[in-house]
Amino acid sequence: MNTATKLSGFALGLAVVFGATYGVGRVADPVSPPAEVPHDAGGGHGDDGGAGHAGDNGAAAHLPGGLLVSDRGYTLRPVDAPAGQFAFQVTGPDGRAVTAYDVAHDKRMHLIVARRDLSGFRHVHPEMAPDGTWRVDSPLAGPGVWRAFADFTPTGGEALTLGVDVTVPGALTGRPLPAPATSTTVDGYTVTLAGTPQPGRTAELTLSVSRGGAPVTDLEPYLGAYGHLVALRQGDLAYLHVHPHGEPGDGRTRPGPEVSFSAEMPSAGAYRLYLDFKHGGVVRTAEFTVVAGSPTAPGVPAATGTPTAGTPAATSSPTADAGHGVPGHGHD
Ligand SMILES: [Cu+2]
Repeated sequence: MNTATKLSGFALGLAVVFGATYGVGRVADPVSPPAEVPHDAGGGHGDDGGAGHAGDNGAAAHLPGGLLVSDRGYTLRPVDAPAGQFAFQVTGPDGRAVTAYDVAHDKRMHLIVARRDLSGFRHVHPEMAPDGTWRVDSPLAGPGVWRAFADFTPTGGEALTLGVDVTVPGALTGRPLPAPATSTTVDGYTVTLAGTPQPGRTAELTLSVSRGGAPVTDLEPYLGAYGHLVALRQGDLAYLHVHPHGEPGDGRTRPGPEVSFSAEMPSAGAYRLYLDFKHGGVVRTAEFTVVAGSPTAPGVPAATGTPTAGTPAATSSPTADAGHGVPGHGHD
């Protein structure tokens, strides 16, 4: 693939992700993707989901990603795998495993997992066998009910994020959602968040990375950007994948300390944000709880500190982040 093709593919990927995730492309974005996809392409799958399919045309079009295990004829299916591995297929409208995917953000498949209590976030990149089976060292780090999100673009189709629950047996230790905070630490790095996410409209979120009190100004490109931000909604783990403004090498985007995003939350409530950034050859994840809209929305944990001027923002969460934001966990 030559550079021009790759770049245009990347740009298209961005547009599709935004359009599909937020629906904003439909309203204001001149490069919004085609709104219609060939829903009739999967005419043969009525035997197991006729009623559900009716909703694909309307409801699914404006849903956040990750809520559906099957959408627009594509279905996420975990398959048996040896201990220590996680494997799955995506079946297409013809019922067979999809083997043709477009590259988006350097990869054909992005697999994101988090426990239902929003702990244990991981973002990994499986390898596909010729039969369409994707395999990866299992990112499911311990017992619990996990949500696995497959974020991909089937060749010839729209970008999709499908989600499926996977249970890892063992003693469950549920964790309350950490309180909202505007600063967190991971592996010696401090990441601060400026901006307030809003339900139903776009807000600017700026994340700043420092280490030892010094701004980090040499972030490294990771998957074609200086940062990747995933937001998961508390309660149903609706999935939002947000890409930053600008990209490495565009002549205006600096490699830190700030990475800024435009994000629109689909509803009021609490979200967990996960920022993947790369420095020193290692990808790390900084996590925040944020609240869009009313801070008294159901399920929103009380803030532990009010980050007023002159007061250092509450660092990290009161409940230990053990097993959460694990340093250096395997992105590749
Ligand atoms: Cu990825």
